[in-house]
Amino acid sequence: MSVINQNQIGVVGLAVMGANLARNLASRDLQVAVYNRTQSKTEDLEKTWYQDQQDNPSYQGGLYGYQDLESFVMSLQRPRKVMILVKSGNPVDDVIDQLLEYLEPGDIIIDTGNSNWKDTQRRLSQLSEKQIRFVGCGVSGGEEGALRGPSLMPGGDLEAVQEILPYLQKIAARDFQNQACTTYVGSGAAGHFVKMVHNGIEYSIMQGIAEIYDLLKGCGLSTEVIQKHFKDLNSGLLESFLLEITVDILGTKDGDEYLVDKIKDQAKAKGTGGWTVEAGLEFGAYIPSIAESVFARTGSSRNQRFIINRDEIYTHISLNKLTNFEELLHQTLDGVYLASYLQGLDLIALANQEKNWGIDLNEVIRIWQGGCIIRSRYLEKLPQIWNSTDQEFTQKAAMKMLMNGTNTPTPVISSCYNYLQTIQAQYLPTNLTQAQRDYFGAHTYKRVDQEGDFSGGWS
Ligand code: NBP
Repeated sequence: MSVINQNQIGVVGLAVMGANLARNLASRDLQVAVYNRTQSKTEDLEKTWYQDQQDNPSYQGGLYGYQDLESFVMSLQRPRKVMILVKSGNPVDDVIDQLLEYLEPGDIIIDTGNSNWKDTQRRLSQLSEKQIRFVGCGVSGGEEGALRGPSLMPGGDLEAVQEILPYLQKIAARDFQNQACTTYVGSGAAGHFVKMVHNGIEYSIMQGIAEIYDLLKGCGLSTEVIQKHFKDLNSGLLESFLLEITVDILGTKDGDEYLVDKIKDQAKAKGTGGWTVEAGLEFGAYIPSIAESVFARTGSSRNQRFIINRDEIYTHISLNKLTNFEELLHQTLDGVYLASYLQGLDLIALANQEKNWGIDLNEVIRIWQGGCIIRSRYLEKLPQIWNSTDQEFTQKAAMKMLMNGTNTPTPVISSCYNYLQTIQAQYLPTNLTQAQRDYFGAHTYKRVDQEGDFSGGWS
C-alpha cells in the first residue's frame, strides 16, 4: 500500500515479536507501516490484522505492509520513527545500513531487539555521526507481552525517547499503580543493559523454581501434587509470571501423561544470561546465582558417561515430613527471588556508576511490575529492601534446612543462600586469601589498624 508521510511509526522485522508489537501499536489507534525481508511474513501479518479488525470493529488504527524498504520509509511522518525487531547481531547492522539509504537527519531508529549493550553503544556513536537519533530499547514479555502489553526499557538519545514515549506508553503493560511500564531508562546503552540484567535475573529465578521442582520430585511426589505446591507458592510476594506459567506447564497433559515428563532435561540459552555474567566480571558485581543459573543450563548437557541411577545418588529423605514444609518451600523460594533481584540491581548500580547513564533503580523496579517475565509482587517491596541498610534475611534458615534434607543438586538455591550470607557477613576469610597473594606474589594487603598498602612481614 503506498501512502506518503502518513504512518506514525514503522516496524522492520515481522517474526513473532515484530508482528505482535505492530498489531499492538495499530490496536492503539496508530497508523503503522510494516516491512520484512521475506515478503510472505508481511502478507501474513496484513491478513492477521484484517482479522483483528473484524474481531474488534472499534479499532481506529491502521497497519500497512510494504514490499520495499524505500516506500516503507517514505510512508512515515517526519521525523521518522522506525522500530527494528530482527535477530540480534549482524542482522541489526544490515537493517540499519539499508535504512540509512533513505533516512534523513533527525529521524529515529529504535532497536527493540535483544541487542548486546556494547553493540548499542557502538551504534549510538556511529549513528550520531550521521545525525540519526538512536534508541536501544529492551522489551520483555515474550510474544504475548508484545501483543497485549510488554515492559519497555528505552535508553539512549533523551529527546528521541521523549518523542517516542507517548507511543510506548500506549502499548506498554501497567504497573501496580496503573502507570505504563516504560520510562526513559538512561543515556547510552542503559536500556539494553537493563534488559540484559532482567534476563540474568530471569535465568536465576527459573533455575531456582526448577530446583524446588526437583526437590519435590525427590520426595517422590507426583506431578499433580507438585503442581498443587506451586499453586500455593504463587501467592503473596511470590505471586509472579514465572510461577503462573509453572503451574500451567505442570498441569499440561500429552495423552495420558504430563508433557513436562516427556521433555528432555536439557535447557538451552540464547546468550543474554552469559552476557550478564560477563558484565558482572567487567563491573566487579557479585552475581553468583546468575552465574550458577547460566552454568546449570550448560551443565544440563552434561557428559552422560558418569550417569548412574538417580535413586542411588540422591538421598530422598522425606522432605515432606519436615514440619512447616509449605512454609519452608515458600521461604526458600522467597530467598531465591530476593537474592536474584538484589544481584541484578547491584550489577545495574555498578555499571551505572561507571558509565554515568543516570539510571533510576526505583523506576527500573517499577517498569518490571507488569508485562515482563520477572514480574512479581516482590517488586512492590523491593525498593524498600534495596534502599535499607539493615535487613534480616530470615529466609536463610529455611533454605539451609531444605538443602540439608537432600542430595539433589541445588546450585541456585545454594548460591542464593551463600549470597545472602556473604552480603551480611561481618567479616570474611579473604584476609587469609589476600595474605596468601602477598606471600607468593607480593600483591600487597591493607591492614585493619593502619591506612595504606603493605607487603611482607611473613616469617
Ligand atoms: P528472530 O530473533 O527469530 O529474528 C527473525 C527476524 O529477523 C525475521 O524478521 C527475519 O527476517 C529477520 N532477519 C534476519 Br534473521 N536476518 C536479517 C537480515 N540480515 N536482514 C533483515 N532481516 C533479517 O525474531 P523474534 O523472535 O521476533 O525476535 C526479534 C528480536 O526481539 C530479537 O532480537 C529477539 O532477541 C528479541 N526478543 C525476543 C523475544 C521473544 O520472546 N521471542 C522477547 C524479547 C526480545 P526473515 O523473515 O526475512 O528471515
